[in-house]
Parts: sequence; C-alpha cells; structure tokens
Amino acid sequence: MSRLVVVSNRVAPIAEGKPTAGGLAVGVFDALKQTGGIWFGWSGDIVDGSTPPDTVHKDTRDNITYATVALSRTDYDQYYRGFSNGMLWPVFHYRPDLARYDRREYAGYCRVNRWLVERLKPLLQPDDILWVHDYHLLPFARACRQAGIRNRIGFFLHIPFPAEPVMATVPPHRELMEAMCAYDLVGFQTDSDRRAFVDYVCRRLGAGRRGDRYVEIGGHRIGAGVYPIGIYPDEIRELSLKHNRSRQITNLKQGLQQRRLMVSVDRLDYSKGMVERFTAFERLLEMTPAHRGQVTFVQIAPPSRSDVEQYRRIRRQLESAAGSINGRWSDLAWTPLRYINKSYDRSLLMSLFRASQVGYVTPLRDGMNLVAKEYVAAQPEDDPGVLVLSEFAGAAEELGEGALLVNPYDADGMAETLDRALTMALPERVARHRNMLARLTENNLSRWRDRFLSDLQSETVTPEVVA
Ligand code: GDG
Repeated sequence: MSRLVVVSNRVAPIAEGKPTAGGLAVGVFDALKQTGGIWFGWSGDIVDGSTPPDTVHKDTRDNITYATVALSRTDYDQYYRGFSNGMLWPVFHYRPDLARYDRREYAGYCRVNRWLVERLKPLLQPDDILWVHDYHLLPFARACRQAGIRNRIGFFLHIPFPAEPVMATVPPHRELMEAMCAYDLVGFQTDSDRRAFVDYVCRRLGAGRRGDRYVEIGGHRIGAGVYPIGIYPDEIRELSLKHNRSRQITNLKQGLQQRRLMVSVDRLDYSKGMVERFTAFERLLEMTPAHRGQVTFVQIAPPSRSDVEQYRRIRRQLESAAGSINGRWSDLAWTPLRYINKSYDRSLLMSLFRASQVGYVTPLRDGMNLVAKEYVAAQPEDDPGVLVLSEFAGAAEELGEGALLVNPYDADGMAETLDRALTMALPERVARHRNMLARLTENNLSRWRDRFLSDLQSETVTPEVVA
C-alpha cells in the first residue's frame, strides 16, 4: 500500500490508547499506524501579526510523522474563526440565518489553503495518497493541482452537506464547489449528504452523473461515496466499566436516590439543539406529573469556539433556560436539570452513559454524532438504557430501528417520547439495544477507514451496505 498522508485542520498527536481522542483522531491514527505516513495540519499555535512562519515542525514517532504549522492571528481570524466557523459551519448545518459573510475572510480561507499546500508539497513522494478532512479544506485539492501535485486525493466531510438551495446562500458557493471537484473521491457520512452534493454539482455546475456513485466535470471523474464514521464498541464498553465503582459515579448514584437519569453530552454548539431539548424536558414535567421529582437530566456541554459570537449567544440562552427550569421545578430535595459547562475524562463520560436510563441526543443537524453511538456501546446488555435520537443526526440512518427517533423541533412529541423511554419495559429495551449494537459492531471505525482508503486507491466506489 502507498504511504498515507492525512491532512486535517488540526493535528492531534495522540499517544496510543489515549482516552481523550475523538472519532477523527482515532480513525486517522489507526490508519496511519497501518501504513506509516504523515499527519499534516495546524498545531493549534497562533502567532501575532499577519505573516505565519513558514516552518513545518516535524515530530516522528514510530512510523508516523506529525508535521504541523502555526497560523498567524490574521489567518486564524479569517480562515478558521471567520469563513470556516462563521460561514461554512452554520450553512452546512442549515442555519444560514446565523452565517456571516466577509469577502476578506473568504480570501483568507483560500489563501491559507494554498499556503498549507506549499508547506506540504516538499514532504510528498510521487505515490503517496492524500486523505483530506473536513470543511476547512474544501479547496485544498484544487490548490494541490495548481501547485503541480499529481497524487490521488480523497476528501471526507464530517459534517452534513446541505441541500442545493441552502448551499447557494454561501456567496462564493460556485467557486468553492468547483474547487471541491478537484478531489478524486469525496466521502460523506450519509446517503442524503452524498445526494445533496451530486445534486448541487449536476444542477449548478453542469456535471454529468456517471452511474450512482460518480460525477464527471470538465473531463474529470469524481467518486462520491458514503462512509459513516463509527466507533470501537468493545473499547467504549471497557471504558464504561472503568469508573463504575469510582467515587464520582457512586456519589452520583447515591444522590439520585433511585431517580431515573437522562444524559446528554455535546460540545456547546447551536447545532446540537440544546435549547429545544431543555424545552422538551420541561414539557415532560408539565405533561406527566409522575416524573416530577423522579427524573434528573444531566447535560454536559464543554464550551467550544467561544470567540465566535453565535457561540457566546447560545451559551447565554442555555444559562437562562436552565435557570428558569430549575427555578420553576426544583425543590429542597430535587434539582431536575444539572447543566455543566466543563469537559470530563472520557472514561467517566462512558460510565455516566452506562449509569443512565436515557441517552438524550437531539441535534438540529449533525453529520453523524458519535455520542449516540458511544451511548449505545456503553450500555449493560442485560439492562440497557434507551437512546432518544434526533432524526436529523446522521446516526439515525444506522440506529433508526433501535433508537426512539424524534423531531427536535416538536417539543410535545419529544416529551411524549421521553416518557416512553423512561417507562419502556426491559424486553423491548434489550431487543432495541441488541439491534443497534450489532450495527455498530459491523460498521465500526476500521470499516470507515478501510472502505475509504481502498476506494481511494482502487478508483472504484463501493456501495455502502448497512448491516
Ligand atoms: C464532528 C461532527 C461527527 C464530548 N464532550 C466531551 C468529550 N466529548 C466527545 C464525545 C465524542 C466527541 O467528543 C464528539 O463527537 P460528535 O460526533 O458527537 O460531535 P462533533 O464534535 O460535532 O464532531 C459530527 C464527528 O465530527 C466525527 O465525524 O460525528 O457529526 O459534527 O466522541 O464523547 N470527550 C471528553 N470529555 C468531554 O467532556 N473526553
């Protein structure tokens, strides 16, 4: 197999088995371990001024070279905070109302993509294959071609791809998508994302469909496949057992005094639907008096991107909603909602999932949502909790039969579903859990990686067959 070069906005050098790593980092790290190779991207360092240092910092451990660069303050503001997270993130999550466009930021986004290519180019060998990740790097392949790089280049989008009219709200959408067409293979989390991409390039750019899984534009054939990112269920299960008897989990269980526990864990992001989730929880208390005093909802939401205004706003909204719910419903012995703005050790989170009766995962839009998958994998098989899952999470395509699917915009419907989850009998819980766990085991993280890399190398796109 050729050497693998992974490019992502952030490089997370991780020690093997380090428990804090998320799906992208674990999947990429696994792939690199097999073939050896390079992981290239931003180190997370920001230097003052407008000119970033050209130095590429290289750190080789075993057969992996972590090649990282710093960004200048201007680049960070324009490429990362501005166009990537202030424009693309909201639009790709169907929130053009939250997007803010600035031509200079878009110019900075394109400039940083070209600059990254120039830094990477000297490290490449002719038969390397390149695997580029996520929305920060949509024009990366075109910049590679312009710099004379001829290697095969694949791209995986971790977030949703929006329907064509929504995509069209990004002012430079045409230029951006033309640039994206320079990839050889583009991968999506779900079939509806893949179809939205094909739709866009056929309608707006005049690309031709070539069978189900290819489009052709200007004589260049692009594969478009579906590769749902997964987890390693056994690893999650092991982690979930680690803290089972720890002081924190024991204290939590004692404090609950037989009350039922509902759990949500999300980066603090407006796409995760937390305000709507809080509202539906309150509707549950209003509609079903039997749950008052009997259920505790823990929402863990570590802050993210707090230098972007929309993120500061959602944080204020959540603080106010949580205060109002607790003010109205708490009594001396019971606080219905525990809203926590900090991050926890990964194994503690998995133990918390295991100790709960409902996993409440209701994003307004989500590429996949690994928390939903982790929740299922962390459950005891003989007495599992119930997953309440938004139909707008990519994970719903795989877990739709076992989870209770909800529309996060329907507070009454969600409240009814929560009631059903909290009162579901053991045989139904076991059957639903078994169904979901089988799918997660089949479509695990190595399947995601292996299918993508083998399609990229063999120049054929294999059909996504859900187990
Ligand atoms: C993007 C896409 C797609 C969360 N809080 C803590 C913590 N986490 C971990 C979770 C999970 C990960 O972070 C979050 O992954 P998600 O998939 O839920 O969401 P995004 O961060 O938005 O990820 C998403 C993903 O990329 C992969 O393709 O699924 O749709 O938006 O693993 O457990 N981990 C620790 N402490 C915390 O407090 N240690």
